[in-house]
Amino acid sequence: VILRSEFQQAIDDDALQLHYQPIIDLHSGRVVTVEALMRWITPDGRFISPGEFIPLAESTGQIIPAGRWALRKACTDVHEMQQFGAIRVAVNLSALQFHRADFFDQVQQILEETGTPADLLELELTESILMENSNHTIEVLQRFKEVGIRVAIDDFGTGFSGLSYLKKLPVSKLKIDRIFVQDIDQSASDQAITAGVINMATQVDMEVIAEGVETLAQITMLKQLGCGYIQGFYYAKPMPLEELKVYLAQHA
Ligand code: G
Ligand code: G
Ligand code: MN
Ligand code: NA
Repeated sequence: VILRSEFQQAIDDDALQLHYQPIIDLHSGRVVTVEALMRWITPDGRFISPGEFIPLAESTGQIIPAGRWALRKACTDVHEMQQFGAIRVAVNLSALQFHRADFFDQVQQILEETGTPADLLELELTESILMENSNHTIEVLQRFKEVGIRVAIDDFGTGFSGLSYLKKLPVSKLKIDRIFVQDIDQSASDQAITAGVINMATQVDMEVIAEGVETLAQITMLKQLGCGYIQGFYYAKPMPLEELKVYLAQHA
């Protein structure tokens, strides 16, 4: 069992880490963005999965300081990636962070403090956050768009939101959840769903990223369906900054 106090210690000791997973432009074969993914190794060497500690941090409110730490760290690290091209960094957000009244200002402040251009930062929001579809949500998304911060809908397809609501949202990217990608080379229904999502997204000028791509057969099918961007173990796993720099030197 992980304890609230253990996680707090990790935040206070700067013991959390960010790993980065490349997202590849299928057209050029180059890395355009890297997704920042939080990692926690306890002082006694246990690796705790974010699938475990993120929900804990959400339930205790500790996702607020942890999320702020992640944003600042990603905005710091992204500078070291620029020697390999205009690589952007994507940071995952929890609902709790996004709904804070001061969240927009907090992001602006972090960009300023770290000297990061707004267009190097992307924010990933789950479909369920966006589905609430309140005026507040649309307003905040609009403000991010105006300053040049791209927003992606993460885990798309798992939230039953339907495609028509996409039109209303000022977001620029959509990440197709890996449950639709897993069997895409075999399953006619997954192909049809994915084709529908890609067509719709293209009509409203959104980029589409397929997540969890592990095989060449999946890539071939996704290319055929018009998917623009790919993320998954086939290309690269999430990795520490130093390893990412070696990868970028070869692939950016
Ligand atoms: O990297 P991995 O597949 O283990 O991540 C598991 C889950 O944890 C994913 O849903 C991912 O979005 C989430 N996650 C990873 N890092 C962060 C983070 O910094 N903030 C939030 N809110 N979620 C994260
Ligand atoms: O929810 P979110 O999309 O942020 O989660 C990203 C998670 O997906 C990361 O924890 C990452 O480790 C995982 N992931 C990335 N690529 C693959 C893949 O190709 N296969 C599988 N099974 N998981 C992946
Ligand atoms: Mn994500
Ligand atoms: Na996802």
